[in-house]
Amino acid sequence: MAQEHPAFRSGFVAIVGRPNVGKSTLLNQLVGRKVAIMSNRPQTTRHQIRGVVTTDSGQMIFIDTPGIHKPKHRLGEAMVETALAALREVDVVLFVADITSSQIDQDRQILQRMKDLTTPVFLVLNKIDAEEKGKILSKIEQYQSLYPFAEHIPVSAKRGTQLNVLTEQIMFVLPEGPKYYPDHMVTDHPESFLIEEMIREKVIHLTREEIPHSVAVVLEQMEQRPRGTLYVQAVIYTERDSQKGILIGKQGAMLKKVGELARAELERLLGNKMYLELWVKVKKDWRNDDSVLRRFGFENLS
Ligand SMILES: Nc1nc2c(ncn2[C@@H]2O[C@H](COP(=O)(O)OP(=O)(O)OP(=O)(O)O)[C@@H](O)[C@H]2O)c(=O)[nH]1
Ligand SMILES: [Mg+2]
Repeated sequence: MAQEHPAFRSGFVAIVGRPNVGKSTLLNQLVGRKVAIMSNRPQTTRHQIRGVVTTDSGQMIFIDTPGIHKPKHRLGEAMVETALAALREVDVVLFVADITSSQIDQDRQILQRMKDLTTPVFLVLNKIDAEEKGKILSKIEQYQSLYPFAEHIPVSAKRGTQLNVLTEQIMFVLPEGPKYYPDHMVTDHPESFLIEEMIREKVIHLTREEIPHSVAVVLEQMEQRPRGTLYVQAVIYTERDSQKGILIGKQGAMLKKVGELARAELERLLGNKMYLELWVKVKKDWRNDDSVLRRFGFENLS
């Protein structure tokens, strides 16, 4: 008699929560490669970012989302809408919270918006590496009083702690389904997207105050040149002349640093030599300009 194989399970898993709780760090750890940029500033992620994990028994397609916050401009509104839209398209929701944060009230407000969901929601309490062990249990209890979570898993996305438990629990609730993506595919975003995001990450790391938030990166040209060099030209848009000055820096020092850091990491990730040419341009108040936002790829504008 032929041996019965367990069914192949597959499905979509949204990663949602407040800004800066570690959603993109979690995605990257799960996938085992950097597909989403990360920073210690809130509102880093602006789009849905997919990462695929395939095992012998199933496939999980994770969707990282922008942090849910009170928007102050049209870009923020589009980001929040992008995050909420992911909730409606998935089989499981991971609600990520920062166990070290005392702002549980903001989580309460987000969970309130999720109260009509019929999809199972897992509580993923992140950053346990930075919290006293004795406090973890009471935090879990606090959160459980806010929402009927299907599971709760304390993790450290940064260190990779407990992520195997998390994926086991996810696989358990996923339906039988097809292999949506081929075995070794970790994301379906084009290289151009990764390049734009990586440049933006370096700007976020090297600048302060409003600049990280006021920057958008648009790839203008990309071509494979002889001897294996990838030639890339990109524009960093910002909102004011003063910001443009800071981004270029004294004798171009800041722009050079952004370019060096982005190129080094991209060359490692893409396994390709790269020639990166960066320009800075001003687009006044672009975060409130619907036509510019659409051009920059933000579709969720109500
Ligand atoms: N100590 C600790 N820090 C973490 C952990 N996970 C993420 N972080 C840090 O938290 C900060 C935010 O991480 P991100 O992954 O960018 O957070 P995010 O939720 O994607 O943020 P947005 O995209 O702005 O919504 C970074 O400084 C991370 O290094 C963790 O497990 N432990
Ligand atoms: Mg993020």
